[in-house]
Amino acid sequence: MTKKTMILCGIIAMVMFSFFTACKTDSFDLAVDKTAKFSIIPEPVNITPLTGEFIVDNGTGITASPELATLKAFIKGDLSVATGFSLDSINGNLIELKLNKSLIEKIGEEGYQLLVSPETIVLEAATEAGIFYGYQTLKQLFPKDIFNDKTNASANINWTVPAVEIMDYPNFSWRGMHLDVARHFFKVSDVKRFIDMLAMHKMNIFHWHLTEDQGWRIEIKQYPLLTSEGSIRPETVIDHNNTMPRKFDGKPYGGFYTQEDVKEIVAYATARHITVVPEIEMPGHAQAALSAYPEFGNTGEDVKPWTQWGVSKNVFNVQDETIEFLQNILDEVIELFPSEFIHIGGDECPKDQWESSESAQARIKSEGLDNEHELQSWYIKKMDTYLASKGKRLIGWDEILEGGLAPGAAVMSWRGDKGGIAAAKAGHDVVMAPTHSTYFDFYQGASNKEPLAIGGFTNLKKVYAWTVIPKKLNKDQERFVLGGQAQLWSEYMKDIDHVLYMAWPRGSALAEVLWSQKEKKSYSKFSYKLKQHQLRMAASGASFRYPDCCSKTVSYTLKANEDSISISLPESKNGFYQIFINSNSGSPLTISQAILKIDGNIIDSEIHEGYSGEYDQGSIFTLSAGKSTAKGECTINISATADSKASGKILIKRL
Ligand code: TNX
Repeated sequence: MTKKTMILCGIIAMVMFSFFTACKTDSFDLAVDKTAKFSIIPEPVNITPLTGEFIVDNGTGITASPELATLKAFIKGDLSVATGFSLDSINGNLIELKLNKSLIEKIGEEGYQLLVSPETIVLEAATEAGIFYGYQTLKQLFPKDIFNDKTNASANINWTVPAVEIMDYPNFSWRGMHLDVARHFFKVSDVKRFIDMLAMHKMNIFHWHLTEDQGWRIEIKQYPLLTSEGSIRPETVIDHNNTMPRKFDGKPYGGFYTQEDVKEIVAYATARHITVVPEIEMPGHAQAALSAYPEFGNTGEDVKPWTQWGVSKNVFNVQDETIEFLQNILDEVIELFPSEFIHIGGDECPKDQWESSESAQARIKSEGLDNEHELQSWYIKKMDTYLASKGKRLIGWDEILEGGLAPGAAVMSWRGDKGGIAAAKAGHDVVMAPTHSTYFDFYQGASNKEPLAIGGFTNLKKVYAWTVIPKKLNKDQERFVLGGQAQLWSEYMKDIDHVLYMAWPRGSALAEVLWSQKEKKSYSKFSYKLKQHQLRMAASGASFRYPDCCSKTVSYTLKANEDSISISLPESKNGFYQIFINSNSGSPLTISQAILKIDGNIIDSEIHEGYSGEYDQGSIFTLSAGKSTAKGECTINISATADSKASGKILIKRL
């Protein structure tokens, strides 16, 4: 055999091997795999089905180790919402929550063991966190209606839990999701809805992106102008930022969280074993802060919070007063957030203003630095030392590697895997957040069938296929990878329903990537389980994206004097409908409600203000035919008005 043939055979063998291993890891067969029917997401380490079922009724009670009193009250409250049972009984069948510290060796800090038998449910873990995650699994074993948050909404359900034994623990310790509340602001109750979904998926990090060029969203008592001035931009670009000439809506846009709001959200997350990592951007993405305090900028120019998307050239200057200003801000942030890590941004800091600033050049000289990149590194090192002196650790986007990384800093690798690889090789902790698999602001389907997004393409399958640890790391370096997270940059997401639509079920795939063991991953099994999981999400009232399979697009025309669009669906089917209304020619639409009717009877309706025109806001409606057994003609009526004739498309997805 020639050398060339040997290489060729080698390559063929490798391709065949990866083909077969890929097939092997995804060989899901419902007839063989008796665990799929439970549809637990993320997939646990081990599930053993048993016979029989546990019945939850008026006679059921919950007991707990004394240390678990708070969590017991939480679980009791949570289970009683949909079931209507008080769960106070002490002599009926019991759900037992047991803290067992010795389990730490076997299942670690976040693991749990769950045994459901017809007589009892026993949930054991070494920590409260473990019990919390075990409870998330237990909840998924209930009928889907357990996720209904309307009190006693599901009175006629048989609340049974199948007998099963589950042992489980996570693969990664950082299982996160980020939310940009600066490009668009989401009120406290909306942020809580976002957190609920993380909890359901055993995620433990909420990365809260609080400041940007376009808005400063956290109250800082020492600097009130940050919110009174910096939280309000005069107007916002409409359509895609790249569409020229840019057009603006002419409407001021604002919102911020008071420190009381922040405390409320941190407490809400903490009760769900989620750490809130706050992000305060520096030295770039600073225009909103500089609109309030221009003295900390480089030009002295009077700027407003930015009205378009992208990266502003207005960055903080490098003077002592500015460093002190930012450290004073961090002081208040540290007080509010128990998180070990504080995120200081560090990304996309254009160096133009430093290049032409005398004081920046003087700083480069006096500190013996080579260039502006080293100046950025000097900045980050200052913050790293400061945070360390306060018992905190700095984390920043991978640009903080430029010009040398501060000693204790951790890196969030977003520009692919490179930053993560470099940081881990240098012995720094890393969170993987690469655009290719974790940017949930990217399109998840064909762009002409999806709401306007920033660009890119990251569908469910791509998220699922993501391997968190870059292949270029060896075993020693691998341990610096704490885990990963998804990013929800909100330039094109104006309300929380849209955020949730972008986040789920891609987040469900991510949860499995981060929690489940690699050898347990199977996309076909995940897809199967998702059918049941979607019903849970729908029961909870959350928005999410239904799969592509059942979508139907209809065109409509609305005349100026009409106020309703009626669509007949091809067949009457129970299920959930998600509707996107878009007006792409003529006048914009103002939408007030969507109603689902079967044979003229109202089955479900959603009422909220929506708008569709040059941009869309609140134009997604979710309707459920729920348990209705009605058969007959199925129609969706949309109440909308337009100043003159409007036409566009309505995309309907059905589960
Ligand atoms: C890059 S990732 C950004 C954000 C944008 C995002 C849009 C990073 C650290 N910066 O400011 O919103 O792209 O995808």
